[in-house]
Amino acid sequence: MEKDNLLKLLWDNYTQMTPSAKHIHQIFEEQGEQVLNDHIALRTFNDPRVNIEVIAKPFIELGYVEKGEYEFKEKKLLAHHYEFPDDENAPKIFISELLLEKCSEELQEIISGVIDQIPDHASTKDNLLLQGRLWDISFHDYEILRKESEYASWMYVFGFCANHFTVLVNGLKTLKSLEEVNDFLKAKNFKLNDAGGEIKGTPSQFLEQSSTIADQVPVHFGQDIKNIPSCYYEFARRYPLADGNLYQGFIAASADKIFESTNVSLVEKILSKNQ
Ligand code: OOG
Ligand code: NI
Repeated sequence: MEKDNLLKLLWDNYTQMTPSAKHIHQIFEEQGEQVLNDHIALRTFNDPRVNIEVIAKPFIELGYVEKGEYEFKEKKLLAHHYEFPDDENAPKIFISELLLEKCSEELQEIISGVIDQIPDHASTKDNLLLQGRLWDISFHDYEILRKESEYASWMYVFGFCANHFTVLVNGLKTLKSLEEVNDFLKAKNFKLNDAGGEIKGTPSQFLEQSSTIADQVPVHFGQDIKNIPSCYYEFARRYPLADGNLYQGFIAASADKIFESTNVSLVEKILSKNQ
């Protein structure tokens, strides 16, 4: 598959679950803005059948190379980011995985039951990262997972997909700073993730980021339907290093707060505050 094809399919899946991202993208384009995608992010588990290497494979085959590694001790996550050397406008890929051996037996049992249900062809022939959820879910297990790990419960419900795309603020023509982007979005009633402040990171770290809170989508648990935060949109402003090139990495402390964009309690808090 061509790189642009894969990214287009990921975008189509993502915007189906994230109408606000599609809406914001459309507003920017209507204003004549240039919307460049800085990066996309994918989540998974470190089970060898679906781990970072498995998810990264289609990107590696397209010519992406592994760059940074990031650790999130509290969340029990590891992440790698990948860059495409031949095209500086190609989005970076950020892939994280939950370190299952650091989690409870109960969580490990639920997740191995989930991974057992993935048909073989989904990870070999087809692109796993386009498959969404490939297992049955129950609200009972969802709640058990959520008590221990928001990340695990999110993966349990949504499976394999891009959980966000990212507008490169540097590419915008009229909105110059991340503050301006945030003010613009808030004036249009989009809700931002305020964990650790609306803007994560500083110019001296060469990266500032903000994000919407995830859109809630109806999820079927048997007969029951619950609204669960799905995916979100991110905005990143990068600063030049001494050599004049924009910093291309990520900042673990900021990423830690960006992950919260799908946190059920945070999303509920922000939605209730704004009503
Ligand atoms: C990834 C969060 C981290 C960033 O840009 O720092 C991130 C996620 O929510 O899966 O995307
Ligand atoms: Ni991101």
